[in-house]
Amino acid sequence: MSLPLVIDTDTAQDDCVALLIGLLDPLADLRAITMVAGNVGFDRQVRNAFLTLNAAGRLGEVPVHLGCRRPLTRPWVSAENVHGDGVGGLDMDFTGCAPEAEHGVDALVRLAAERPGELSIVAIGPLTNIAAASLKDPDFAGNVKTLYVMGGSNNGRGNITAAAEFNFYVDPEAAKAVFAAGFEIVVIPWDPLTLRQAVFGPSALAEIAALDTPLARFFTRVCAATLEFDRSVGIDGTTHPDSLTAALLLHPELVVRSAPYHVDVETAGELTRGYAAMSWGVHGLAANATVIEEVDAAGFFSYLRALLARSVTPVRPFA
Ligand SMILES: [Ca+2]
Repeated sequence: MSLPLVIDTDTAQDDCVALLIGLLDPLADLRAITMVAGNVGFDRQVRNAFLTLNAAGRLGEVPVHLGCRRPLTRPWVSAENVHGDGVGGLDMDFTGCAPEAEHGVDALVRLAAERPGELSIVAIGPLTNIAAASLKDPDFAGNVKTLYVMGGSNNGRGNITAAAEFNFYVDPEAAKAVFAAGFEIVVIPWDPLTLRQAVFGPSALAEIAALDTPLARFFTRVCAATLEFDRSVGIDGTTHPDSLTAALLLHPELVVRSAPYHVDVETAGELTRGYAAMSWGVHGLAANATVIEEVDAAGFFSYLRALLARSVTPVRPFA
């Protein structure tokens, strides 16, 4: 049976790979893509989502809703220095690629309310839309089956600052609100999980390139700018926190170890804006999330390689 889900995304690089999972895994019933301000310019992200729908051979089949164009209270912070345009310069004819009229937050509220307890959300950008949806509809958190969140570090390094991971840094107020809103939350952190278990090094990337399918070529292209950045900061490969998040929702058998944590997010710190305080159960705080601590990294890579090996023709030629 397929699993109804929405992917809430700031589409660039690994967000594209996560969307491919939502669009192509037979277990996924992707009901909508909702866009949130994050990685790169908002309209650029929307184009990246349509480029990904095209790569998956599903252009026009899944609605794209525009969500919040900026964080709840702060100016937008870009990661264009990391991702470039987020798709390695790919282009296509965008004729007819129009987002839905319905706002992303309204779509999230509606889709969750239509099937209470059935819809899962994969949130792989700043949590602005999710926070706004839970403010708008007090039943939203209860209507969502499980919220998978890529964000924060589990007592480890940040990536945009020493303390903070990008998604929580960009909208810490939203992240804080989401962890207090009563969702069933599963967290996929940056460090140590992503850095240890979701980096594809040179040999893995060569294996993917050797597939030489349109999907593998798309993957290599969208990951190129990030790979260059990663190498400049000492990570010898591409990082895949977002696609890992989507994969774990659909394939929980890839989880090796997880534990209940109390997660809260720093909004007032001078040096620690967006820091995720992940308390592992000895500080007297009630758990509000499950944090993934270890995954089957080889299994995740095999899964993604098999997905990219599939013969899928883009709807329109890429330029
Ligand atoms: Ca993302």
